[in-house]
Amino acid sequence: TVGDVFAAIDIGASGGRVIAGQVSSDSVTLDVVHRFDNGPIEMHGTLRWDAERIADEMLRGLHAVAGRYGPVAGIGIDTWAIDYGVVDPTGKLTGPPFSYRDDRSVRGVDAVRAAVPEAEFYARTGLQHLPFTTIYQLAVETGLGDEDQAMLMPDLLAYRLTGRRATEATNASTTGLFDATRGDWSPELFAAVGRTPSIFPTLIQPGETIGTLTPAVAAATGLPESTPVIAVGTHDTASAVVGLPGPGRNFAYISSGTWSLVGVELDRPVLTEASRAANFTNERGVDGRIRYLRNLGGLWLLQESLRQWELEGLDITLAVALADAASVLAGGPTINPDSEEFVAPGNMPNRIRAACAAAGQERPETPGQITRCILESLAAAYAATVRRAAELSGMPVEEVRVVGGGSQNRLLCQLTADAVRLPVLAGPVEATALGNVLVQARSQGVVSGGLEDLRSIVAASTTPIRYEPLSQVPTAH
Ligand code: LFR
Repeated sequence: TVGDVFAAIDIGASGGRVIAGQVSSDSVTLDVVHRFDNGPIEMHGTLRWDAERIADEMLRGLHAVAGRYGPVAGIGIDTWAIDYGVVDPTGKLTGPPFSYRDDRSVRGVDAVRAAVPEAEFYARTGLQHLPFTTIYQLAVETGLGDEDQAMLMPDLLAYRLTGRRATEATNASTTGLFDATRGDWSPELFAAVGRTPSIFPTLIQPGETIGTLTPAVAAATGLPESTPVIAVGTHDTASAVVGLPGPGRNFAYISSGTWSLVGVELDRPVLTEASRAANFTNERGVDGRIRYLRNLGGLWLLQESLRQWELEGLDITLAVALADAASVLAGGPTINPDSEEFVAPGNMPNRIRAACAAAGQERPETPGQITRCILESLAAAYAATVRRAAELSGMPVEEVRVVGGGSQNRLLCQLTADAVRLPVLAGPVEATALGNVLVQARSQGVVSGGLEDLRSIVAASTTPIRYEPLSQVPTAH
């Protein structure tokens, strides 16, 4: 093998991967060793995560990495943001963690608003309004006793590996309990939900070592007990932004997966009234950078549609849906992918039809038309958000980098380039795992430098596809 091997555990809301990354001073290559499905599970009318199964899949994947590569120089974990599990004093999870798609959080919004006006909330956290942010869940949390702690998903998995509790800062910044300017917990916001920061373990930064493997985990995986578990940007989007290919800073990015995270990278948060009105978020990135972005809806719209078609007995794969969509005429109906009505699981095609009809547009009927509607809606929202991010931040955006699953969707990338009228650089699909592995490698001295140096390594190791805006696009919107 060339270089040191690091294991990246990258778990999204729709699927997880355990990846071996081989890193030398100027290159990184990935090997996806284990994949598994993920999704909220229904339990007594609530939506939860099967944390035990996720932990088992993590161990299975690490076992497979050890089988293929032997010992690794580090393990890093990233997952979706916001959600947490409750751990009792003995370290046991008190139950399956709630999913952000459970509607309990909606009740929390009003309670938090009553204590903290929206303008003050934004001035402190810099977060866009999402109805499921951690603080809203905590406002209605009944299962967190005085002796218990709340642990964010990646921290929970790291705890499982090491027996050490910590809260990594990039993910903490998504909770609505974190001060965007100070880069630390906001005790005032905890007070608003009757808690203190001590409900979470101590804050740590990406690059810090959380601990080493417990004897049980070492035995289960075949990895040495001395293997360090290293905090990366444990919020998947933070790792994805590290893994953007190429030099310079004059770019916008789209991390396109279950969700679409669209924005620019800044050194300081933008907490203006205009920014709040535009619903932009200031999440914390690796090295203290600010991820100034909006969470738009994402490929969840398509994933849920595919699930519905399967339930209806239709044989529509993603490839078929995309091929059909490509032959549907441009300029048809669109939806606002951001709308709260699309958050919950359920019959997505019907919700999309209803939204189109309610807006006085033609109803998309066939899977091809629904898929076309989703992709055109996403592309239009991507373009508008890139432009707005540039305006609000002053960042001169010269190209748009698309990473994640959506970067493999040619129709989506071309529609995006056409809509935003800038070149789109698509790929790598595994930017999140690359960011995860490179932050580990830097902490162990295998690579060095700032984020621009890490991104140069990504650029040298991957071949993104470039989409130029087509000059003659039929524009109906
Ligand atoms: C993407 C992501 C987003 C967050 C959403 C919910 O996977 O982490 O950044 O807004 O999931 O946690």
